[in-house]
Amino acid sequence: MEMSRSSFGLLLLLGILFVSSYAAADSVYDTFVQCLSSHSAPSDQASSIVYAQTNSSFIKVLQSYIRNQQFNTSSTPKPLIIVTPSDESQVQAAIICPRNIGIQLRIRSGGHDYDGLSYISDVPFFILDMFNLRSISVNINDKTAWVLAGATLGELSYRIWEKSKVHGFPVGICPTLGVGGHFSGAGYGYMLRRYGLSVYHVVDAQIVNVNRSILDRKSMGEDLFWAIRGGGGASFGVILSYKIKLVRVPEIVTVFRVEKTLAQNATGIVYQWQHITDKIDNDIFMRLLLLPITVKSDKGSAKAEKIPKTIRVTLVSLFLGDTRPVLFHWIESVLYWANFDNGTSRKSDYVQKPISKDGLEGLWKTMIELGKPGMVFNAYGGRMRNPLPSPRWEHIQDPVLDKKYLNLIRELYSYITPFVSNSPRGTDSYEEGKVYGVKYFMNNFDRLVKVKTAVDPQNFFRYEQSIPPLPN
Ligand SMILES: Cc1cc2nc3c(=O)[nH]c(=O)nc-3n(C[C@H](O)[C@H](O)[C@H](O)COP(=O)(O)OP(=O)(O)OC[C@H]3O[C@@H](n4cnc5c(N)ncnc54)[C@H](O)[C@@H]3O)c2cc1C
Ligand SMILES: *[C@@H]1O[C@H](CO)[C@@H](O)[C@H](O)[C@H]1NC(C)=O
Ligand SMILES: *[C@@H]1O[C@H](CO)[C@@H](O)[C@H](O)[C@H]1NC(C)=O
Ligand SMILES: *[C@@H]1O[C@H](CO)[C@@H](O)[C@H](O)[C@H]1NC(C)=O
Ligand SMILES: *[C@@H]1O[C@H](CO)[C@@H](O)[C@H](O)[C@H]1NC(C)=O
Ligand SMILES: CC(=O)N[C@H]1CO[C@H](CO)[C@@H](O)[C@@H]1O
Repeated sequence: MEMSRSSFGLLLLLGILFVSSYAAADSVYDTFVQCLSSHSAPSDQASSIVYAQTNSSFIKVLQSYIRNQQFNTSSTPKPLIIVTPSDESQVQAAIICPRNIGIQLRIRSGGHDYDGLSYISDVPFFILDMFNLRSISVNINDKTAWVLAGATLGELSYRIWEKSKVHGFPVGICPTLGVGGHFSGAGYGYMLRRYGLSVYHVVDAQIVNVNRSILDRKSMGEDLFWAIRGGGGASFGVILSYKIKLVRVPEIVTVFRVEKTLAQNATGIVYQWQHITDKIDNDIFMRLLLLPITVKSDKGSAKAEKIPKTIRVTLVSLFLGDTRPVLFHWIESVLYWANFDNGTSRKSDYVQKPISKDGLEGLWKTMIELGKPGMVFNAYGGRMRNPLPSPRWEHIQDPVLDKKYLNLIRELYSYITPFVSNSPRGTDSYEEGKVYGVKYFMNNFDRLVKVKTAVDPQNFFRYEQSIPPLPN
């Protein structure tokens, strides 16, 4: 029997609170700066890139890339120091120095990690913040670009557009996402159906490994190169840059948007969308945003108005071509999408079969009851029918996943589960790391563990969701 093979990534917006704190440690700052000076730049430079908690701009620097507003609070655990390298040698030195002090490293590029794990931990840690390493060099002759990890996706699209109006790169929807985290996590966006994931077009990379060596694709080998195109970067080293191959985009594209509530047959729209979305032209991307909303009534009390009564479905679509209704220059559509991506924290899941009308109605009921979390449906199909190897994504169409939409409802309920109890806490043992890793990477977990064991057997590059090395 031929099943519909569409998959919808569902991102549930979840609310999270996280409270903890540590004591400041000035001696960590001194030791770190000394170490950094002795390993690379002259001492004046070392102190200019290390922020202690007592520096007046510490909080500003910390919060500049806390992209999840729920974690942008004074009670969020803070790093002991923030190191902001502006060249490769400072990155190399920065990964030597914490070993003398016994604090862990967290690497941050765009700061969009769903769980804030690039800037939060409950162990003593420092942030290696990549925002000074954000240059982009586009070579329009061979249609490639080297992009440093700290660049944002918006900057990347813009720099390409400056050089060519008909080239772009398939990236995520939110322009403030960082290249470091986005590409190492594979990257999907509004050109997914036409061009697949970002990493399908990544042709080289530079990474600082545990021994401070700077490796490129050739010297790191294909296994590590595979791992950092979907397996996350922070388990393996510090990614300095990616080299990408540009793709063609039309100079003019078409966008449109429709909004319906349940009373306006939103259920019909979602139901029908599910059935056509993987069959339409690969140049069309359609995303559904579902949100429980209140309904304005003329005489209802202010209190009653605060209770969500219905679901609002917004269909946002991009066509890589020119069909009159709403035309945009390519680069403007990048900004257009940004309005539809006000993320807090999320969870994602895949649905392989369309959800029935009853299923949808059950979902609405739960969403209205919970009141807050919204959902985003992204259509796959197209180029994603034949996925290329990537740690996180080649299993999208695995039969193993061919079950459940009711899981969505369970996922929605997990919204009320506190962060600390459902998030993996530390990967100090292989078994702990495996719990998270298998859930996320499935049958690619073992290969990632092999890569990890080869490149970082002592588990220096670890964080709360990292790939563990095999125990020795
Ligand atoms: C509002 C919002 C919208 C999103 N939209 C999309 C989307 O449309 N498509 C999509 O595919 N994803 C999307 N995501 C997910 C996003 O791609 C990932 O969260 C990604 O990891 C963010 O990268 P970052 O550099 O901004 O985050 P960061 O928080 O800086 O990093 C994320 C992870 O990568 C590690 N890391 C970062 N930089 C490096 C580096 N240089 N070397 C090694 N490790 C590094 C961090 O340590 C952390 O573990 C979205 C997330 C949010 C919050
Ligand atoms: C975090 O909050 C501060 C003020 O509280 C604000 O200045 C900063 O821009 C916020 N961070 C982000 C990334 O929005
Ligand atoms: C609701 O939408 C579906 C799909 O477009 C359509 O088949 C159905 O007739 C609509 N129902 C009403 C009452 O308009
Ligand atoms: C997202 O935020 C922007 C700016 O704050 C706002 O204009 C837009 O309407 C919001 N979009 C949604 C879908 O809530
Ligand atoms: C790092 O250096 C050590 C000691 O020289 C060596 O044994 C190890 O193989 C190196 N690791 C990597 C990943 O290069
Ligand atoms: C990066 C930075 O501004 N560091 C400063 C932190 O505070 C010390 C002590 O005042 C300065 O020496 C550093 O330059």
